[in-house]
This record gives sequence, structure tokens and C-alpha cells, in this order.
Amino acid sequence: MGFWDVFRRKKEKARESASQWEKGLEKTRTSFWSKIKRALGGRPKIDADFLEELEDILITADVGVDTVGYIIQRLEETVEREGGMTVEALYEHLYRNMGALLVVDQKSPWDEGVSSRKPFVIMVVGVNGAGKTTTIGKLAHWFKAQGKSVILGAADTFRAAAIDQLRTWAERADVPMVAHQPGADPGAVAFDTLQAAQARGIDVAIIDTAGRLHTKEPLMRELGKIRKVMKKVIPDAPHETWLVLDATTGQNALQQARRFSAVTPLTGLVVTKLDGTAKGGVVLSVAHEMGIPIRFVGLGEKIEDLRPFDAQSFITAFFDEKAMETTA
Ligand SMILES: Nc1nc2c(ncn2[C@@H]2O[C@H](COP(=O)(O)OP(=O)(O)O)[C@@H](O)[C@H]2O)c(=O)[nH]1
Ligand SMILES: [Mg+2]
Repeated sequence: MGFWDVFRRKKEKARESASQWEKGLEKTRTSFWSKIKRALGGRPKIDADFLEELEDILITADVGVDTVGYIIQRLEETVEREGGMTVEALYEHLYRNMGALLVVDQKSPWDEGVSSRKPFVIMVVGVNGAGKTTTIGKLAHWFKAQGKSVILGAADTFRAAAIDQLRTWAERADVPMVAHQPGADPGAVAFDTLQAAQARGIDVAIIDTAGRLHTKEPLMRELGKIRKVMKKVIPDAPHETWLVLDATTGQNALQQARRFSAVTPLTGLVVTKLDGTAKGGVVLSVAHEMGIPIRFVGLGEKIEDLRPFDAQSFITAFFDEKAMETTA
């Protein structure tokens, strides 16, 4: 393939990805900017009154209270200092501030790349229905597209249906899976998965877990047991522990993140179902308030509807250029 073919393919991929972000954030974007437009009315300048309305709008978009406070305070300082602010300056301010909120300075093995460990082990946790199994299927597909071999471990042994569901995803992504009988010890499944990964020289092992209700202590303790068993095979496993959060639950997601991070060390977050909600603002607060980086986001139910998270793509897709044209 010549340079131009490679270039065209890259360009096409970048376009596809941008439009996936755009579509995925459509509800959040539309709802947020139509409220902003309404609140602005014919206002020529941003004043203290408007900032109060903006505060409410951010809260309804499920940006957490602390994060909203942080954003508003900065705006207030500027408005006070400069005796007001143009609409364009407001947009620029929001664009920069929101982008900055998404940058989390926490290093983990992920930053060294999956090739830094073999197998690279990712444990996936979260409450029932958050989208763990679906995300694992999408991840398997994504890693394969990066040229990595993958194995899945069905350590959600609570329900037979959960094992079947992961098997369906393993088949779809065309990757092997290790499973035991329903009701089996999840630690034993994780153990066997890591051993199989080592024996077969597989690059990435992803472990599914049961939907631990963050309110149920014994279930949470079980996560610790699974981790301990993994370490018998690979002392520094799991290299990553990702908490899957359902964006449609809004502020509840932040609550879950707090509970999980209290009982198990988390190195990343995956925010799912952004496509189905106007509560996409929760992305800003989980990253900012938890100080845990978002690794991936789910933008739909299909196997390719998973994007590696990056602040620039999120913010760019969240901002609505049409809203700016008509109000600026
Ligand atoms: N629209 C949408 N639905 C999703 C997404 N991720 C997961 N789901 C749906 O959420 C539901 C629960 O997912 P599942 O993976 O079974 O959750 P688990 O209990 O955490 O394993 C399923 O119906 C999925 O199709 C997403 O990014 N977008
Ligand atoms: Mg599941």
C-alpha cells in the first residue's frame, strides 16, 4: 500500500471516530446547549444572574456539585474582574476549563502500554447492568484490531446467563474464553484464565466479574479474593482494574465510584451508554472528583461502539458550533 492509501485510510478513520463521538454525545450536547441558549436570551453580556442559571444547567447535565462549583467559581472571578464577559469568552472559558477537568494525573501500567506485560491483565468491576460484559466484548475486538491476542475469563459465575453472554461476545470478537460451571469459584476461573494466557503466550487477559452491589460487603470482599488468586499466577496482576459506570445513572455513578474505590484499587474508569443519555456531564465529575482516568467510553451497543477516551475528542464533540454561531 502506498503512502496516499495509508494516509486516506487514516483520514477516514479519524473522520469515523469524530462522527462516532458526535453521535454518542448528541443527547448531552443538544440538551445542554439548548438550555444555554434559552438562558442567554438576548443577553449581550454574561453577568452574575446568568452564572446562576448556568450553575443549574450544569447540575441538570449531571456534572457533580463540586465540579460545578469549580467551574462557576472561575467564571465568577473573571466576570467580577472584568465587569462582565462576552458570550464568546464564556464559551472559550468553558472549553478550556472543561478540558482541563478531564486531565487526570495518575500513572498506571496502562501508560506503559499493554506490551509492557505479558499477559497484560485487566480486571473489570462494576454493579449489575453497568455494561461490564458488553465492554469486555468490545475491548476484545478493539485489542484485536491493534494486533493483540486476547483471552477472556468468565469470573462472573453468579448466573449461567452471564457466562453465556460473555461466550457470545467471545465468539463475536473471535477470541478464546475460559469458563467454569455456574456457581463455581470466580477466583479459580481467574486463576485458570491467567495460566491459559501464559501457556498460550496471549497478550491481554480480561476478567469479567459479577455485578458486585457496592452496598453488599461480602460481594465486595470477593473482589479482593479474586485479586489474591491472580497474584499466585502473576504477582503484579491485575495490572489494571477498571470500574464500569453507566452514564445514564448520572450522579449515582459517582457514588458507585466512591464505594468501589474504597474497597479495591481502581486504575481506570469506563463510562458506558453515553449515547443513551443527556447526563454525559457525569464524565467531567468522575474524572475530576475521583482523580481516576477514564480509559474508554461506550457510545452504543455494537462491537465497534467503544472509543479510547481522550479529553479533546470528548470536549470537541460536546461543544455545539451551531449554538455558538447563533448566540455569539
Ligand atoms: N446504548 C448503550 N447500551 C450499552 C452500552 N454498553 C452496554 N450497554 C447495554 O447495557 C446492558 C447491560 O450490559 P451488560 O454488559 O450485560 O452489563 P453487566 O451486567 O455490567 O455485565 C446491555 O443491554 C447492553 O447492551 C453502551 O455503550 N451504549
Ligand atoms: Mg455481565
